[in-house]
Amino acid sequence: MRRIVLVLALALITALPAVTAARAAGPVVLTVTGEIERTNRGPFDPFTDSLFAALQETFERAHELTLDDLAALPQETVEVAYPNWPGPVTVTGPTLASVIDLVGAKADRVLVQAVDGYAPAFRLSEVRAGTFVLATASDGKPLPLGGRGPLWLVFPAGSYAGQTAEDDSGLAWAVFHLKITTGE
Ligand SMILES: Nc1nc2c(c(=O)[nH]1)N[C@H]1C(S)=C(S)[C@@H](COP(=O)(O)O)O[C@H]1N2
Ligand SMILES: [Mo]
Repeated sequence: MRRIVLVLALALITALPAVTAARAAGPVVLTVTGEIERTNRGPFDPFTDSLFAALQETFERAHELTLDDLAALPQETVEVAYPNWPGPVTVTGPTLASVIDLVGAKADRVLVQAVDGYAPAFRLSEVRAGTFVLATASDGKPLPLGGRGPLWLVFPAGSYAGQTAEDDSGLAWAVFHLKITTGE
């Protein structure tokens, strides 16, 4: 009996790290920096954070998320069409607002930065009032790197003051970084 208990205890101890590691599996796809309340990593490192370094973005603390972390948030599916697109697209992912609320924004603007440095900014009041999806999939397919992935910011026309029906310029693809900032 004692031996069985010992074997069971050993099996549990060896299985536990695998179970706890499972949720964090996969690479970080999104890092949130700037004026935020909840962080889960320390300062910018010029060697390991090489894309941040190339884009001259640094930070003291940040909140990093894997695709699993993003999938754990409530998912929104929205069909969006712009006149210059081949057709309507149905995307799925957490809302930008839900990611911002997860980390706790302490300022009123969000910069949405892509791997090529493209970085449109939006007012949080407009992000919260509208449907801004941080899409992880399009028409049921996960978004690839080399395409619009890992994350594509998608929102319908008229989502912010002054956006025309044709203007899809703020729909950043290949997004990897959100920065919460103050001011214009
Ligand atoms: N990462 C990234 N996203 C981007 C851009 C860009 O240069 N880089 N261009 C924007 C602009 S100006 C437009 S008009 C739309 C449409 O470009 P597309 O046809 O390449 O989607 O994508 C937007 N998203
Ligand atoms: Mo554009």
